[in-house]
Amino acid sequence: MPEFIEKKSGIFSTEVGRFAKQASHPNVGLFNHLKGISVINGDLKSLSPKVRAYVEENVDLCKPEKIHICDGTEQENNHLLNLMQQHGTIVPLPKYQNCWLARTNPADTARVESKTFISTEKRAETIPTTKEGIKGTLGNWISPRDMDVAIKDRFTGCMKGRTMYIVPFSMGPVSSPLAKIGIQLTDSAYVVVSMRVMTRMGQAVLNKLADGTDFVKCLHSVGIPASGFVEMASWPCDPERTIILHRPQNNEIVSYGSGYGGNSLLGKKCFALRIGSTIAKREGWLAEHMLILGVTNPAGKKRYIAAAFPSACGKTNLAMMTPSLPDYKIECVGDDIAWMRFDNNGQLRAINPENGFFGVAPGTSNSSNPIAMKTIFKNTIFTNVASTSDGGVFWEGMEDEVDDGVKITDWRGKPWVKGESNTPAAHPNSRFCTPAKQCPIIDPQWEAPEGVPISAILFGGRRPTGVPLVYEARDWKHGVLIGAGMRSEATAAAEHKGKVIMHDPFAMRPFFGYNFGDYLEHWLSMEKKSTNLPKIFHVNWFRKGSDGKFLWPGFGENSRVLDWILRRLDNEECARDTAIGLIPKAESLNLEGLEGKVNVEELFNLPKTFWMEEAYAIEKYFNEQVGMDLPLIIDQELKKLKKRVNDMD
Ligand code: SAT
Ligand code: MN
Repeated sequence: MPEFIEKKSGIFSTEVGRFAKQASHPNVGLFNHLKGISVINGDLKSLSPKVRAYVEENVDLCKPEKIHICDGTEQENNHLLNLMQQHGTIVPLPKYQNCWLARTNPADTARVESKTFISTEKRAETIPTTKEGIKGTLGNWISPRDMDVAIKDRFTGCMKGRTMYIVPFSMGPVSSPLAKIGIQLTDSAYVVVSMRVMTRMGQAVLNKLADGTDFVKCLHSVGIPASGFVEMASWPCDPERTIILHRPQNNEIVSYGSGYGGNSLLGKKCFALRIGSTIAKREGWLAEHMLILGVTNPAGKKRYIAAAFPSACGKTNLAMMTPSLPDYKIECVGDDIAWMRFDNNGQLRAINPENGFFGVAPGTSNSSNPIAMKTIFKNTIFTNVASTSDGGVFWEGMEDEVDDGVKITDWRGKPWVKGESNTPAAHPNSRFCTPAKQCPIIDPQWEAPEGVPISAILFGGRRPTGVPLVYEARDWKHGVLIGAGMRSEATAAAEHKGKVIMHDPFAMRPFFGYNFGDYLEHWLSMEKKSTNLPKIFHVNWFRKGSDGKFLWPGFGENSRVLDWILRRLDNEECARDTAIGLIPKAESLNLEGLEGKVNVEELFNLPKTFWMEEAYAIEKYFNEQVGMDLPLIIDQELKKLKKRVNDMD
């Protein structure tokens, strides 16, 4: 690897030299403090005092051998990719341009919700008070003292002999007034290169911090298992002691033991959602698990829609949809997270705080999401997908995209043969991590500092029975009830097993940064901020017929649902009132040119017994899980729903 060696002794060693000079500077206490630690990239002196103090404190704790301040340059990125290739963490995928594959430790493949905690003085600030004997499922609380102990136990000396990377990043375009800054300290080069894709990372952020601007503190280590750190382990992690901690009061995140996705890319769920939702509560805005798309109708009228679906329920597919309805245009602003606030005119505006897509790979194909397929084959880090003998990737759904004779190696590195192997080639939660700007339909306004105006909010999930393709909330309060009552089949995005229907309010159940009852109050309070509130809808692409098959083709055909929604935004009278909300009037859903017959009657059928049970399940959930913290208005909305369902024919 001569090129790499050269690079290493090129830019990186001169930085050491520069540091050596600074270290002898008599006036800077920090350098005495960090004596013996070599700074292999960047300049400690250039860090703002607040950042320096944070670094200093954690260098003391973690005892790394080297410090690397990330500048976000391509040169730095190449260096880290080379380093990881040497360690066997990633392999190049020569079939594509600058694409890489990481295979994780099989024990580290998804978010670990059971090991994710929020720390507040009082438990009730974090989670609703549940009835005795009932296990709360709306987040986990840890006392500040126990959090301190957990950190000390795990982090003391955890980076010995290794490099601590200092990753300055911005959630949102650096210039946006809606953006927020974080500093992640990590010992994982994989995390650094992934954060460079998923956030705005590097020097520009350090410059912004120079005036003393605050930042969210993000400490991360892949950890050292009890058996000791294996120097050459290609995917070091410590699954047994993994813990993800948040202290909203200090805007602080601490994550140990996992290198994967939402556990380690701390800008994403930890910052943009958990800590983000607590900041949003304080500042009067919304941090949500929502995609953002722009949709232009044949008349040329463009609207933006935000939609909340649980992890691995098709947010990326909807955000990049190729509409089957002629003359419709979809453009993508984001596929996972929306930060939204009402502007001075009462218009809700959203930014996508992310800079890339961390999308589920399996199921992504030229038929399901051709736009994603045009996005992801350059500058992408794939994790836990299968690889092919011609230097490419493979996953379930890509059967038509691989040439005959090509051999496949599964995500664990074992030979895999189509039709013979009885385990999946790609892990069901395998991912692509790809720059958003590569998306051919990225919205021209996707980085607009003021955000895009949101006209509608969609809630949805995987509901095999009872829930119609689309229905509209009667008003804001009813919409908040619909969000609160969301349920969905479990997916591979977290550790849950089987296809159980889980409550997942606002698709935020794993991501609330504070008490869900207070979150509902916060949502209800938005009503007063505007006379021009977005309309709220619920969609379900996943209803199955009596034959067990999906009733609706989904994907591009979902443009038909968006078309109906847009017409509702224009106040077209294409809806009829039902017990659960407004559904399309007969014939009002445009089915022209739809291939194959769709059983519209079954798709919109509202079985009374199902909805009685549904309302009961929501009531039981609220009683058990939210208890006294449930806002009265939500209780009243639920009673109204129950009455309407009860009065159904
Ligand atoms: O692993 S992540 O949390 O980033 C992905 C997801 O669950 O949405
Ligand atoms: Mn998500």
